[in-house]
This record gives sequence, C-alpha cells and structure tokens, in this order.
Amino acid sequence: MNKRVYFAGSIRGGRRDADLYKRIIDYISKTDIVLTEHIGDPSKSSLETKPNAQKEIYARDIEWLESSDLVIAECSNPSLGVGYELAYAEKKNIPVYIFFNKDRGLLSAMLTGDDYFKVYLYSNEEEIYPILDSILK
Ligand code: 6IA
Repeated sequence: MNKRVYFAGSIRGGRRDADLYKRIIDYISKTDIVLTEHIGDPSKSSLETKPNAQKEIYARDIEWLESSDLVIAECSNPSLGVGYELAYAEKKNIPVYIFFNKDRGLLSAMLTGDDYFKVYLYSNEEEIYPILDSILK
C-alpha cells in the first residue's frame, strides 16, 4: 500500500503500447503511487520536446527513480531509455519487475540473463494484473 512505483515504458522507442501503459498505471494507482504517470499519456508524442528539455527530463526521472521503492517496466516495445533505467535501478538496489509479451519475440538476453531482474512473460494483458497484485501486496 502506497509504495512509490517508477513505471518505465517506451517513449522514443515507439508509442504503440501507450494505451497498455495507461491501463497498467491506472491499475497501480488504485493502491499505490506512480511517479511517472505521463508514460501512459497517449496524447504525448515521442517527438515532443522543448529547448533544454532533455537535461530536465533526465534529471527529474533520475530523481524519481532514486526515490522509488520499486520499478515496474513494460518491455514488449524495446526502448534504450527503459534499458538505461533498469540498469540504473539495479546499481541502486531498487527491485525491478519486468513484463514482456512473449508473442512479440524474445526479450533481450541482457535482461533475461540477469538474475537481479524478475521477468514475467505473458500472452494476454489480463495475466498482468494478478501479478501486479502479488508484487504490490
Ligand atoms: O528511449 P525512450 O524514450 O523510449 O525511453 C523511455 C524511458 O525514459 C521512460 O521509461 C521514461 O521514464 C524516460 N523518458 C524518456 N523520455 C522521456 C520524456 N520525454 N519524459 C519523461 N520521461 C522520459 C518527454 C515526452 C513525454 C512527456 C511523452
């Protein structure tokens, strides 16, 4: 209850799963605090940017990441930024839970080969929510 969750999902890696991110974020938000709610905003374009925004985004995200109790990542759509965040979380000893739709291919060996990460392979979205319950309980 009231855990601080850093949800990670692709932005510039591609927004095809943005609606799924939003549903996951809404689900987590029923019981806990999602620091990165914007990840699920389908109206946000991956190209959207303002002058000097990159440094601000990086600094704010790192601050949120370091203040989080756990990271939940949806990795079905590959993203350099998410990969960076997952490695950063490991270095800071923040627990990391990864969801990957196994019908979309194979997850990077850099994640599946690292026992630090708890990886959940799913076929249907409905499988995600009971797992979230067990992670957040
Ligand atoms: O390489 P990517 O862009 O796919 O990396 C996505 C990951 O990096 C996400 O988990 C975010 O935490 C972080 N990230 C990358 N870009 C942004 C961003 N851009 N804002 C916040 N976090 C970001 C501004 C546009 C956005 C409002 C849609």
